[in-house]
Amino acid sequence: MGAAAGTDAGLDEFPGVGRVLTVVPTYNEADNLAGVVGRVRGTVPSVDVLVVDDNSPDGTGALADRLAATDRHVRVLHRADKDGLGAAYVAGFGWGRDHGYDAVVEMDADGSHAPEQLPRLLAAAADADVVIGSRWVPGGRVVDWPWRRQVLSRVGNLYTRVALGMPVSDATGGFRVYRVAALEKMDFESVSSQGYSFQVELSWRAHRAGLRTVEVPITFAERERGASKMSPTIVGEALWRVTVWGVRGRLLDGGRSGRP
Ligand SMILES: Nc1nc2c(ncn2[C@@H]2O[C@H](COP(=O)(O)OP(=O)(O)OP(=O)(O)O)[C@@H](O)[C@H]2O)c(=O)[nH]1
Ligand SMILES: [Mg+2]
Repeated sequence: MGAAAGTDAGLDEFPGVGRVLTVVPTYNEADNLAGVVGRVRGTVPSVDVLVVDDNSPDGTGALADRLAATDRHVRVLHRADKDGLGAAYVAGFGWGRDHGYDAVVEMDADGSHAPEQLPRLLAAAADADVVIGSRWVPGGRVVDWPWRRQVLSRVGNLYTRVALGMPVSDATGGFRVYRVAALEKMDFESVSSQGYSFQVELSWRAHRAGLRTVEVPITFAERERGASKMSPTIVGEALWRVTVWGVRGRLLDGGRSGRP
């Protein structure tokens, strides 16, 4: 596989996967971004990074530009306004497809997802369409995460599994690998979910499209710096969307086909 015509992105490939782009959405992550980008590039030099910044008031976008100026494997997509995690990922995935990448990675900028574990996720992607870094499979761990957040995540995932009948232990996790061909089959550009439900919706679409999803245990750490963007609105969005998908799936076709 070579570079697509007209692209100036990296030419390196991860064995068995191809050209890989790590998409890092950012909103006010100036204290975290350089560390995370440096760790990705240092751990897997064949992998490129795209920062998708929503005009962060703290100057994260300008910082990302400086990182890109010193490493041609780092690129930046600037968006005018804060428009949610889901929209940032959809834009980043589209950029990756248009620049000839074979797979994209989702990774938070806040240090919760360890770049040092990315090679294990990518190795699993050699034999899968979707790889989910999972806190809730044997071997998965959470570090320094308040018990309230752990309960919310566990209960949310239990509800999701029961409502959707989908065999995924960590459907809300945001450390993942997608093959671009799989994203196309999932019609990713029509996804409108924003918060946790963005992750659930992509898992659900992959499941319904008959794609192969595997979960790989990860160690998830509480962010060290900066503020969480998690809110009751995000939890509420996930709850009502999962409920609607579950009911619709059962009423329309017994949950066997179609998409959310
Ligand atoms: N571009 C963009 N990035 C966002 C937006 N909202 C959140 N992010 C980024 O998405 C990633 C995840 O956001 P977090 O605030 O860590 O949310 P979370 O991981 O669900 O919550 P915590 O566990 O409390 O940190 C981080 O890199 C954020 O900077 C947004 O509206 N636009
Ligand atoms: Mg976070």
